[in-house]
Amino acid sequence: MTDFFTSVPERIGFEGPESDNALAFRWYDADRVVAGRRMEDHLRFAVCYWHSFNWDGLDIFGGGTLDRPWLGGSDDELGAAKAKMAAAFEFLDKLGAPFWCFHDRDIAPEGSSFKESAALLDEMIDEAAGHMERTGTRLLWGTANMFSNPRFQAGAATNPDPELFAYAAGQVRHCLDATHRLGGENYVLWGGREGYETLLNTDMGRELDQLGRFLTLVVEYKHEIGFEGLILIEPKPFEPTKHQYDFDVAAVHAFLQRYDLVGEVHTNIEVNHATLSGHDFAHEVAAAFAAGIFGSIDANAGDDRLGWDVDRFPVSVEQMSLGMYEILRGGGLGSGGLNFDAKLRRQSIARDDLFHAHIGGMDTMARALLVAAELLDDGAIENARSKRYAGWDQALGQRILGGEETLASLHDRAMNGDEPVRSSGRQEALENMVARYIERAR
Ligand code: XUL
Ligand code: CO
Repeated sequence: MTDFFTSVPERIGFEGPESDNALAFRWYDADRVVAGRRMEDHLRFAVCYWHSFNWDGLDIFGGGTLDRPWLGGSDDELGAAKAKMAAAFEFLDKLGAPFWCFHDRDIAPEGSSFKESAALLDEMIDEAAGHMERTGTRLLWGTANMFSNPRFQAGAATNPDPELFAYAAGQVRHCLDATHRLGGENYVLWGGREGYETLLNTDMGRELDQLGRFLTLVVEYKHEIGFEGLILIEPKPFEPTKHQYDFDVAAVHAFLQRYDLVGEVHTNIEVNHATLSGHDFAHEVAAAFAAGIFGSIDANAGDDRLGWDVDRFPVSVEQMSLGMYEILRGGGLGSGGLNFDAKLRRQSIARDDLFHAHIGGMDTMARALLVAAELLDDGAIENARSKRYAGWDQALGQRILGGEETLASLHDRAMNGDEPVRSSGRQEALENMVARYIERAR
């Protein structure tokens, strides 16, 4: 046990909405049963290693601001990695989040060769196994960082050089083994630099074929080692490249269909990526369930006026309620979870700021869950939806869907029939109804 977060002496507790204790949960009550399941089992919160412990506040205009002593460029890189991990598990334990997520390069330093990097990762996986055992923390997912090192400047699987493809494949194999060893519940592939800057030097067809091949190799290997978790792609429209291939859920779905990977690969949907692609968070979740490729969530938020990936902690119950609603309606998170792929603002330099950020995020999501569960239980949205489509359950709708009508038969019907009767979409009334559920959720 370390004592890095000394200003937070013990486990964060639940005190209820009336509490003024800033270091307590007001909505997240792990054992409370909502819609037949404990809140902890519904929400499956995960802390992400990279933003919380492996980022010192650096931005493109200046160096780190945050107090992360293990990032100082020590002579003893492995010792620093172990100190970082001890602080991370102290944090996880005090926060009471059941899961964590990592990139291979977050937890282990990179060596001077592939072989050395692999050995360093193995050593840190042993270290993580010990911390997980001691604290009871579980692994939501692991992933390989194939975007920070300059070798990946032109991507990994979509690189014009097959040597890079081979290197990346080796890295994923090692990281998937490590994830499996730690009992990881999923494995994520975010297409770090799988995209392009200019068509002048890019053969898109080739690159997509390469990406399809890469994922197929990952899926084959997953089955070979008996990894039962989901393989997840994380859609993002741009940043770092101008055009990322995994643009949004719909683009990923088309890609998976083309390379015969539907059923094998699912999606990790990030809220800020959804908004960057011009969609609402709820839209991306609903699109994934409709296509049968929902997997997990990176819970964060963008900024209404900033068009880049600002990775804020979620604060809007309004935004999250509709996303949570689509998750519950689709059957819940399954083996997925809510990973806070979110970072502090650069001026949040006190050690307990990381607690405040996660407490706010967890309370926001827990409150959204209460709203979503009530909406679903009352059938408030579903009744309105099914009323709107009622015609499709009646004779004409059934005949059309059943293939019993033709363009000509429908032409006859239009010729001889009356003008169809319009009805209200009732958007404002529905929005007001959702607002009432948000006000009343307790
Ligand atoms: C980048 C991003 C990543 C992935 C994991 O925008 O979201 O942190 O979640 O590589
Ligand atoms: Co993410």
